Amino acid sequence: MTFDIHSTDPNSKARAGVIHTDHGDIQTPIFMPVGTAGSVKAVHQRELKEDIKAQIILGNTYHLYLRPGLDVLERAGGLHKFNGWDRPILTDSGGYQVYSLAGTGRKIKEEGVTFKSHIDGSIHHFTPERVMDIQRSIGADIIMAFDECTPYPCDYTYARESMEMTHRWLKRCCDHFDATEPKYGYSQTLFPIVQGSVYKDLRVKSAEVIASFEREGNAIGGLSVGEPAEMMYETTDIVTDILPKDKPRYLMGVGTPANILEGIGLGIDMFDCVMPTRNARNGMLFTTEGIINIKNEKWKDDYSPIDAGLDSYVSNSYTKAYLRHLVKAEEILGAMIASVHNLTFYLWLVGQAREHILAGTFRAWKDQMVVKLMQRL
Ligand code: PRF
Repeated sequence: MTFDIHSTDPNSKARAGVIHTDHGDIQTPIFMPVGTAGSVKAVHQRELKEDIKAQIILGNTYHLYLRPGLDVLERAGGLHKFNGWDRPILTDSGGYQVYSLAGTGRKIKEEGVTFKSHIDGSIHHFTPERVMDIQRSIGADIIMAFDECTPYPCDYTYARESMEMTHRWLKRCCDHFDATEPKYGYSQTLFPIVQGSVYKDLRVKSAEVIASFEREGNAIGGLSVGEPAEMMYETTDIVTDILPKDKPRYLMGVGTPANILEGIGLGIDMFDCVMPTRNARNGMLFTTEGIINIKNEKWKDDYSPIDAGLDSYVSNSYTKAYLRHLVKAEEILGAMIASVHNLTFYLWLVGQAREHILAGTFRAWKDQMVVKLMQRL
């Protein structure tokens, strides 16, 4: 994997670049649709490519390991062959899923994490080494280090000890990753993850340690877990001042359209979030004019396109009134159209951000967009 920066914004830390992988190029800044179990919920791979123009999607180690399991994925020839997606894939390590399993008897120790399957209650054990092997078998282009994502709020001592363990786990991840080979003939790369909760000194320390590993890209975890948005921005700002400028930076699990634009301004290149797909299934649409609850009575007789400001297949084909009807009637097609729309909007948004960075006009554009995009219509 290599990364070229084409332009930097004069009035923020934003950059426009290209990540080159064996499955093709990724124009940054980029949003990565979440395909937890090998599918972006309610969205065809063909729609991901042709309507949404997704350049890379995410998979989850935890989910794919439990189901369909590594034997199936290996016999298929890896996740790309299995799900028919021939562009880049990034897999998250399970560090976040394990965090989400809090209260279900999971145990985090120096050696690794023991947890119960959400599917059948069976007991499993993840170690940094095992998680590298699993992601090698899934065949992701970009694989993530095994980390602990701390909750918010989190006391200082816990945050420090957890961060230090994440750093020791990173050493084990790197040693094991570097001692093993890709399984399917194309290269894979490992991104480490900065932790440290919302404590400035811990984030500085973590960013320095993570940078010292000199991997091909770096991620920021432990944010967007319930802290105020301002705290997330301040923490991101501290970390991007330290992480190397010439490598992609990935802010994990973020976020709203406004969060993404602010993140880009702070020097982030990659984002992922379940919000566009999860909220779509509840009838929440992101549009170029603001946020819509399509279930609202207000849209009952609105025969205008889903988003008149977005030139896309689903928006041009269906009206708000029709989509409202589908979502209210809990028709599967409602979830499908809303999901394709929201993802098309997210990819359009990062594409616009990229154009404005290249034109040197990102800052002023971003400042007016964040206000507009969070309006509720
Ligand atoms: N770690 C990992 N995945 C993540 C996170 C993290 O901290 C987050 C935090 N928002 C989302 N996804 N491994």
